[in-house]
Order: sequence, then structure tokens, then C-alpha cells
Amino acid sequence: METQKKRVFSGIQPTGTFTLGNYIGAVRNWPLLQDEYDCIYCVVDQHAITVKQTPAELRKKTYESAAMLLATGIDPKKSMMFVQSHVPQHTQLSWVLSCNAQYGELGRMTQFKDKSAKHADNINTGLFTYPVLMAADILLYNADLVPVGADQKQHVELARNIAQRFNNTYSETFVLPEPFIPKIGARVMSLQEPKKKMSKSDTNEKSFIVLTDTPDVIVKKIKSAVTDSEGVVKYDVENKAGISNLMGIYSVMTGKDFEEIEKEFEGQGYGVFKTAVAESIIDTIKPIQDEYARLLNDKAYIEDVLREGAQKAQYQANKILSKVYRKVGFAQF
Ligand code: ATP
Ligand code: LTN
Repeated sequence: METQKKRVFSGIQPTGTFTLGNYIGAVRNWPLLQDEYDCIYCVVDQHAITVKQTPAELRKKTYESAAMLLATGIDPKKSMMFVQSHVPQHTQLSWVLSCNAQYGELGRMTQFKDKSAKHADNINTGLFTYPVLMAADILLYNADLVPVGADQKQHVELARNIAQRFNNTYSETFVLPEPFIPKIGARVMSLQEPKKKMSKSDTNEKSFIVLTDTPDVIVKKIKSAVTDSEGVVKYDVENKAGISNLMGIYSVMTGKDFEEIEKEFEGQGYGVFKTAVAESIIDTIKPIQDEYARLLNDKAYIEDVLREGAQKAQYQANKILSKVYRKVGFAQF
């Protein structure tokens, strides 16, 4: 008998154009998992409104995010892809899970602390319960693996803890999910402040590369990336954060390991190295950009993919949600 494939779930917020960090840390891995796993990918628009968004812009970014996911290689024949708000079971499960999540544990989430410091004028309760909705996303499909960057590890662990607690209270219901984090590139750093994570909502555009940047812009941003005065291409995160970050990017783009990279640029300055890094990025993202431009002109296709994805997701989601409703004692409708 054929054993059932393990399930993968991941999500991305339509809060901007995907950065090289989003790509290397998460999205790049999503199509690579499609054959071995049963994959579900979601554009999480409900998470996005935990910080202020312009409505028309959010709608536009949601389609653009879906187009970008397809352009990076997600095949709707192999994977399920949809928009979070199209599948209401996510928020329905989220309520039940919130009654099984503790105030104290949510208060310890690093992202909540960072985002409430950054948006001090809007510390809404959605920002606080964000990880519970994320747990619902994952648990609703009994996902085994969650491919994310290192910054999301804590949230996946919380989802696991909530699942375990629910199973202990109400009997075995949820699969316990595990984060799937790449060995290199799990935390791509800002090009301007290499001790800080590269983020698509950073106000300094020079700090990140987005997947739609033109070759000229990429060259400029890499050339102005902060490094050090030593002039030696060597991997040393502690003392050479900028160069190590560029080496991580170059390694993922070319498949070369750090030792090979150190040899390749031995005796050469940062100028030569930076040119090579920029070229490796341009070469990797060119086919993605071409496909993205083509897809953006075919909105009907994107809408079809998302509608079909949401229908399939709702079918799956209902199975677990009705089980959960029964277990917690809700009367049958
Ligand atoms: P925002 O700036 O709006 O908070 P973000 O750039 O952090 O957004 P998310 O939508 O929160 O992006 O994240 C999508 C995925 O990309 C997640 O799996 C996250 O871990 C990953 N990711 C985000 N930034 C990086 C980074 N700098 N390095 C590696 N992975 C990253
Ligand atoms: N919180 C994630 C986005 C996200 C997610 C998910 C990731 C929402 N739901 C479920 C994996 C699984 C972030 O990238 N900030």
C-alpha cells in the first residue's frame, strides 16, 4: 500500500514585494517540496492587517503575492494555493485555539515585542493573537512540516505546544508540526545594518532587495552594502557580519559552499566579490521576473487558481474543524 505523503503548510503576508530574505529563507523552498510532500501555500491577508494597510494596496498586493508564488515555481496542479480570508475556517479554529493559548506565552513572542515597539501607536489585540491565527493555519490541515525563516521558529513551536495541549485535554486531534528551516539563509540580514533581519517593511530601501528590482538597482544596492575594512572574503558572522551575509546569499544563489567562495575570491577585494554576488542574484531572479510579468497580465488565471485553491482548502479544513467543534462540546448544527 502506498504510504500517504507528509503534509507541508506555509504562509506569507501580502505586505509588500517579496525580499531576497523571504525568497531565500522560505519561498524558494516551497516549490522544491512539491513532489515529495502534499503542499499547501497561503497568502495570509488576515495576518497582514495586524499592522495598518491601505485597503486598495492590500488587495493589489494579495494578487501580486499569488502571482509571485506561481512565478517562483508553485504549480497549482501539485500544490494547493489560496488566500487566507477566502477560507473562513482559519478564523473559526483560531477562536477555539485562543481559548487554549495562554496570555503569558503570547506575551513572550519576540515578533509581538518587536512589532509593538515598531508600531507603538497601534498595539491592537490582533497583533497579540497573531500567533494563534498562525497556529490555526497550520493545525487546520494537520501539517507535519512548516517551511519558514528562522524568525518564525518560535511561532511554529507555539503552534506545536497548543496542539499538544489540545490533544491532552480533548484526545488526539492535531498532528504536531515542526519548523523546516534552511541551513544557509535562514536569516538573511539587512544590507545596511547586517545585525538586523532583512525585512520588506524596512523604511530604508537600500537595506533590502526585492524580487522585482532591476539589474541596475541590484548592483547599486549590493555595491552599497555595509561590509568592513579588512578586505578579505571570509565567513565570520561575529566580526564580519556584512561579508558573511553576502557570502550566505552568494552560496544559496550558486550552490557553492563557504570554503569554495573564500578560495574563489582569495586575494581579491570586495569590489570583485560584490559584482559576483549581484550577478548571481540577477541570474537567479531573471526567469522569475519574466514569469511574474507574464502572470500579472493574466489576472483571470490567478483568480481561477485562488478560487480553486480556496474550494479545495475549505473541503479539507471542514473535516478538522467539525472534529474540533465536536470535541470541545459545541452542539451539532
Ligand atoms: P514584514 O516586514 O512585513 O514583517 P517579512 O519580510 O518579515 O515581513 P513575512 O511575510 O513575515 O516577511 O515572512 C514570510 C516568510 O519569509 C517567513 O517564513 C519568514 O520567516 C521569511 N523571512 C522573512 N524575512 C526573512 C529574512 N530576512 N531571512 C530569511 N527568511 C525571512
Ligand atoms: N507569520 C508568518 C506568516 C504565516 C505563516 C503561517 C507561516 C502566517 N501563517 C503559517 C507559516 C505557517 C510570517 O512570515 N510572518
